[in-house]
Amino acid sequence: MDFQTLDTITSGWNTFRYINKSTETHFSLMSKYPEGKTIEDTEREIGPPFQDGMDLINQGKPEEGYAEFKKLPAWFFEVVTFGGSGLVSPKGSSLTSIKLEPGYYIMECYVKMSNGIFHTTMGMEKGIVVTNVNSGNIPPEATVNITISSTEGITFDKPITKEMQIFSVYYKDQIAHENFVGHDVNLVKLDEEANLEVLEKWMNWADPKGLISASPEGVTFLGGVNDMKEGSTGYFELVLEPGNYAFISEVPNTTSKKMLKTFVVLE
Ligand SMILES: [Cu+2]
Repeated sequence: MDFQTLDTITSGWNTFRYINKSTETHFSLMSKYPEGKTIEDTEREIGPPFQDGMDLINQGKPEEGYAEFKKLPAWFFEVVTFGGSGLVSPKGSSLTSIKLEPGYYIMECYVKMSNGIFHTTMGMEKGIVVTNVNSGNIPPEATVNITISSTEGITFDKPITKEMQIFSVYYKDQIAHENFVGHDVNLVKLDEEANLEVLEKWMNWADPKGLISASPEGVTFLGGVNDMKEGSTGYFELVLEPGNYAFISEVPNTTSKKMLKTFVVLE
């Protein structure tokens, strides 16, 4: 229930290898904070409204729960997301490249434990300083280009084949969905017992059964690119085995938003 990584990194393009050593599903999201705000402010002003609200929703009091979220300070809505790894199943890993501006960031994961407590509450939030020194890195060259938008959902420009793939993810726009978070792209492998309706419902943190341990059966999360602001591009890469897959956003109602797209990788 923590992120073990550097405290200070360069700006510009950075590649993160996320190794999930735990028995829970996680992601990592880089959120850039307004000037002067740090992890102490998160712990004092952001964590409690979310956890108290979630606790009330879990107790069957959604209206009271959503009322708690109204206690979020105005500066919370100035936090800008810069991507990070999509969801990664236990013992899995991911490789994600994102471009960071200098500033103070929180790397966070708000998946919930089986008792409804957010991973952030447990310690999965880490302050990271991104310096003025540019990494000098350049982004990788994509093999498949994915676009995501609130109107067209998730689209990609060519059939996806087995073995090594480098996906670019372009954020044509970004909005706050019903549960306050923006859209993103997660790659999942679907086994025979996978149920897309269950998966869709699970991708909403504000649902008592959403984004909580255990994650849906028959679904392996393979990373992706987490929320980014409009106009940004991030990358993720991995080796694909033949089988059934889907791209899905971590937002409510992905089918109607065209943010759940299944595809087959052929032998
Ligand atoms: Cu987590």
